[in-house]
Amino acid sequence: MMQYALLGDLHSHYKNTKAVLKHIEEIAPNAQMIGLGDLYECIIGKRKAVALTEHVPLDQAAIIKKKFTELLTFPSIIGNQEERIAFVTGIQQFLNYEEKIVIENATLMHGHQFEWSEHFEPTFPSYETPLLFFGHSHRAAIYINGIRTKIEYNQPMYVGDQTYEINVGAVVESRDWCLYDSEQMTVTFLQAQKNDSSN
Ligand SMILES: [Mn+2]
Repeated sequence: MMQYALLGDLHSHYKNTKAVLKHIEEIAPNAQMIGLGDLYECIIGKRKAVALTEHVPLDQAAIIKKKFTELLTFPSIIGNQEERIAFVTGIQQFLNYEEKIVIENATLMHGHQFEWSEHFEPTFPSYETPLLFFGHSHRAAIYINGIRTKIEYNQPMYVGDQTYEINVGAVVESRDWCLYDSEQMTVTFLQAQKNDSSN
């Protein structure tokens, strides 16, 4: 059985990341974890970043705490936060992530590579697998025939060999993650509870 625990948009949030990792350990201890980008939070905004005339030290550019980075034991794709941190600091290490990862029947990308409407709805790029998992807008959802459809948590959803785009939601705001079982071909949206005491 091959399971993948997909989590994105951590934005350097230690407490929520720890809660999600604990939840993954409880629900799917053997799952392969993969990050969907925006692991870190860049504290320099887009406009300010392009106006900079010289590089900024890392501690002024991003929230990077040792105890948080120690949680990042899994591979990830790149998000816009990592790209901006690299851009403003000149530290190339933040570009050391793939732009996409392809796993069984599924492509993983961060949504900054898509076009977004003014209502923050994506236009998906072409991809070669039935499923596309992504993050970026912090809204867990499944797109069926391109239409954003509300999801239910904790309900394994059979995806078969259908084409769906799946937004796994955000760790930083709602402690979301997604369990993808490539043998059963199911996707389950999950959420670590807010009221546990891990910190
Ligand atoms: Mn993002």
